[in-house]
Amino acid sequence: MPVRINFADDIDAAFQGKPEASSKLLEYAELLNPDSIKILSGVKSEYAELIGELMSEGKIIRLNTEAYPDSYLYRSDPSDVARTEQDTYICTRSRDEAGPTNNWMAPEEAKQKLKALLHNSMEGRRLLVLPYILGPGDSGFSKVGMVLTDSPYVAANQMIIAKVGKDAMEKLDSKFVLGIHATLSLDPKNRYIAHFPEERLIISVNTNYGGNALLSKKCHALRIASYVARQEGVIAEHMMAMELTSPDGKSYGITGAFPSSSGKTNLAMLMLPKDYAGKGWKARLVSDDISWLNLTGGRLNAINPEYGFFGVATGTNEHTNPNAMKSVMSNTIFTNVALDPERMLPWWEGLGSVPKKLLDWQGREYNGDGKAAHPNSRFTTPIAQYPELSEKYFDPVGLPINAILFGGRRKTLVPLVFEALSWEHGILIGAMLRAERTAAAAGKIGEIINDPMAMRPFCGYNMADYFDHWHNVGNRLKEKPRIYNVNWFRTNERGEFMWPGFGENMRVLNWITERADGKGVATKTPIGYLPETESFDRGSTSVEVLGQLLHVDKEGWLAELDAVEPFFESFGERFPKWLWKEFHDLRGRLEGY
Ligand code: GTP
Ligand code: SPV
Ligand code: MN
Repeated sequence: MPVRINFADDIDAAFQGKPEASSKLLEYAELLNPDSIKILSGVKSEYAELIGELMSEGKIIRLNTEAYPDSYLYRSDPSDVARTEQDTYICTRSRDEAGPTNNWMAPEEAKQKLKALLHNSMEGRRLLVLPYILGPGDSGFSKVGMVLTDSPYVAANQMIIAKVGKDAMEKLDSKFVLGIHATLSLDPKNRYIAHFPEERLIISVNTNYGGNALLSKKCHALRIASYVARQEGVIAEHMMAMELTSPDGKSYGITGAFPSSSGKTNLAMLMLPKDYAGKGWKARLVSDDISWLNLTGGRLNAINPEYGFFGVATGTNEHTNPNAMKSVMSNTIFTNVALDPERMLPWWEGLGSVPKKLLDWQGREYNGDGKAAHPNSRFTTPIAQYPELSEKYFDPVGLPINAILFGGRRKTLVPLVFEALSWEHGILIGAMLRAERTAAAAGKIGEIINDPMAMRPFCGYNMADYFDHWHNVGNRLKEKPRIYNVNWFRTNERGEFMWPGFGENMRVLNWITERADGKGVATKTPIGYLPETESFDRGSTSVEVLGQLLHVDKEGWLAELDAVEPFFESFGERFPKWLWKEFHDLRGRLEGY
């Protein structure tokens, strides 16, 4: 079999001194049986070639080169537009290790099933190999991985969101994470996104969409990374991270864990209100989706594993997020947005007035029915294009964290902001997080689901152990960040948002920085410390509305505890005793309120 012998020679030559990487690649190349293999070195011309191929096959469309230079539109298969949690598996040896929030399959069974699907699946196709680094190149907290894919779309996206190429290849030690992605026929019935954290392996088949297929992102940087983080005594979180600098030059690190499509990217890109910008505040981005937190110096510090954004297009505009708009105007791949075919401009709901002629995300003429862009339409953009990137993004230790925010979309009950009474109570707040389901994952939109720490779809092990791990991390910190619950999404009886959100969220962050300085005024309530309406910077929000946003609804919270309790019980004996105690203490405080 001459072809395979050539592969072996080429692979050995390419991976000199990297026996683990070359033997894994050879093993899977033999299984997949492609016609050729291309190992990407990360140079720009390779990206251009991938794009060229996609264009010549009609799989992507070049956008207006003056308005959006080097930017493209890709339309994914209509059955493949969001993460599919029902197809996502954690394959640990024991089912308990995966826990009740994950689908589980025994590793041997999963491999047998997947290998049957992968067998000869790349016959007549080319296998693309992308070694990548996650995190700053010179950081001890960075990790390496290698993706094998037959999809030029996946490869092009990977080249934007991870640091692909030669530098990564040199770091492929025995601990690298291997990701195999095969597009196959996109058959939803045979779609699997399987993780083998014990052997640092990911296999994804029958999908070509975002978080299902861009394996460096949720699969590696969260599911595998969270598992590895526990072993290493650190945490890998579904968190944005930003640096606020006060007029007197003091820096505050803020991270926020919000479920998918619930405001991480927008908060990380926060545009300061005029009164704050005028005073000399600065807001800079470290991370828009994922933060890895280390314990250097007795504090939590956040690094961003990623090199690009895979952000929600819907709702983004000059007003809500001017910095995002600046970033996506070039070198961007748009997925499932609508198209103005006359001017070749991308369009999505929220961008502005509807162009006269418009093709929807599936390329059909849009007649005003339903949405023109898919609600989960996205942009893939290099982070280097972001105009307000924090220097801490490049720091090998990362951004020191003063405050951790948890929050999701809640129309009712949950106040605009409140502060945990302690680290343990803060973990309870995170563990109790429930939020409306969004378009980022397949399922019923709007339904309220448990999403502890915004990690339910992304934790690579039993979340009962995860809560314990957070507790242990706290015990090792000399300076613990304060923990907050935020909710930008309360609505009134007309269904309108009560809080203006976006840049105006700075008013909430301002209170949080005051609290970090030991200055901010707060009232102690059973659920935590709330700002006082009189001293809180409410901007244009009326005192009356602010009062509603900062109200503690005793009966509502007791009902919330009833709704959360069965979820906690689903972890059985493994659920930490100290966390049950926090839960019962909270109930006790509410009952006496
Ligand atoms: P993923 O990338 O899926 O993890 O989402 P995300 O958490 O980064 O959410 P993102 O910032 O992309 O926001 C998702 C949607 O919520 C967009 O349509 C935003 O316009 C909207 N949004 C974000 N922040 C706010 C806010 O403060 N208020 C309101 N009303 N909407 C917001
Ligand atoms: C999310 O769903 O949280 C996303 C999009 O950020 S994806 O990368 O598809 O997971
Ligand atoms: Mn995002």
